[in-house]
Amino acid sequence: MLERTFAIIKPDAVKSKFTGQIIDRIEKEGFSIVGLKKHHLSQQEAEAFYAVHKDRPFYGELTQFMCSGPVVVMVLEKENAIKAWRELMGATDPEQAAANTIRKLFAKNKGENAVHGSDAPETAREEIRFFFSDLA
Ligand code: FUP
Repeated sequence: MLERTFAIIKPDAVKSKFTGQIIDRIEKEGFSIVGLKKHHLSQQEAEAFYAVHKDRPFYGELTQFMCSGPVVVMVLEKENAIKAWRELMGATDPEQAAANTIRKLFAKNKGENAVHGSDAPETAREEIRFFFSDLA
């Protein structure tokens, strides 16, 4: 089933100039980029986007990190895009991530981990709507 998911290239990877390499890999893996923009999140936007994690101990650190610099937000399309993009990202902690995944190649640590991807169809819809009201 042709499906859409939502992706972020996070501030650590943008700062390290990995944007081009990550986008190149996304296209080589067969995703179509349906939407793309660079955006600097406000603290308020980061808190709203990660509201699901608001009771976790890392919430403050996570939201501060996410607005520490610009990010690149994207809508990606492919067969089973949600699962395919999460597989390509690799595990949350780059030390646990499989070889050749984006997090293995580009992430610094569990917090500054290069990329984000939606985890389910409903969250993909919500996250796409958050940044791309025209594509929702
Ligand atoms: P993932 O779906 O792999 O992005 O991971 P989670 O939804 O569990 O976590 C979302 C983000 O919270 C991670 F990308 C980074 C941050 N996080 C931490 O900073 N520390 C943790 O122990 C777990 C997650």
